[in-house]
Amino acid sequence: MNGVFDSAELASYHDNGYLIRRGLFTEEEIGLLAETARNDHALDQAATALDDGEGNRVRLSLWNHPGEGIYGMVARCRRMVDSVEQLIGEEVYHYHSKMILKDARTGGAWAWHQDYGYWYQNGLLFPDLCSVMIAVDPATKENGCLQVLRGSHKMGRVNHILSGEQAGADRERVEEAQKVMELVYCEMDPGDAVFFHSNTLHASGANHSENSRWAMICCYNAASNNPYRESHHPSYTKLHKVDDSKIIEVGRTEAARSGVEFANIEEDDQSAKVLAESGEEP
Ligand SMILES: O=C(O)CCC(=O)C(=O)O
Repeated sequence: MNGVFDSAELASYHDNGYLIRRGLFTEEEIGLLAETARNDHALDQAATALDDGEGNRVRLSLWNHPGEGIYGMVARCRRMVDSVEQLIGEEVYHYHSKMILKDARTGGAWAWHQDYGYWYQNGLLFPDLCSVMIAVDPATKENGCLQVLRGSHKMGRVNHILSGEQAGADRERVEEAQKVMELVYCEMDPGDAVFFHSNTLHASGANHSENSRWAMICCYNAASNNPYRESHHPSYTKLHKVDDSKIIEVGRTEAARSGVEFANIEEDDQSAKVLAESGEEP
C-alpha cells in the first residue's frame, strides 16, 4: 500500500497506538491552512465551547464531509489517506474533521478519553478508526499539547461517562493505566502530525500560555466498519483522494473558502447524549 510509513513505523504504530510524523505538511501548506482557519468567520461562529470543569472552555468546530476547500484537500490528499490506509490496512472513508481552537490563556483541557469511547455509541462494531491531529500552531506542554498513554489502545474500549460537558474514560482505569504505561507529550511544530488509534487514551491540559494551540484533526473509518445504524457522523461514503499538490493550488486560489458545512455539535452529538442518559458511574 502507498503511504508515508516504512515497516518500522508501521510496527511502532501498532505497538504504541500512535505515531508522530514530523513535517507531514510543508510550511506553505500549513501556512495556507492556518490563514484560512484564522480568517474563517463561519468556523469561529460554528465553534462549540465545552466546559472543561476547571473554569476553562474547550472550543471546537466540526464538519462531516471534507468538501472542496483547503480543509478537504488536507483531509483527502494522498499523503494523508494513503498513510491512514497503510495503518488500518484497507480502504478508509472520512468520518469527520474538526478544528480544535485552543486559544491563548483560555483554552480548556481535554479529559482522558478514547475516541472509540464516543464512537462506539454510533453503531461502529470495531475500533478500526484512526485520527490524525495536525499541528496548525506549535503545540507544547505549556499551551496544552496532546498527551497519549503509550500502548493504551491494547486495553480495548474503556467505559466512558459524561462529566460536565465532556465524556471521559473511567477514572480508576485511567489511574491504573498511568501506573503501567508511559505518558507521552506530543509536542509538535506546525505541519507535524500525530496519527492515533481510536482506543488510544489521550488528553490535554489547559492553555495557560500566551500562544494559541489550534490543531486540525481528521478522523477516518475503515470502509468495512460501516456503522450498523445511522448517527450524526457519516456511514460509508467513498472518499475521493486528491493529489497532494491540490493543497497549495486550492489554498492559494481559494484561501478564504472553507467549502464545508459545519455541524451543530450541541444538537447533533448523539454519542455524548447516550453517555449522559446511560448514567454509567465510574
Ligand atoms: O485538542 C486536544 O487537545 C484533544 C482533542 C481530542 O482529544 C478530541 O477531539 O478527541
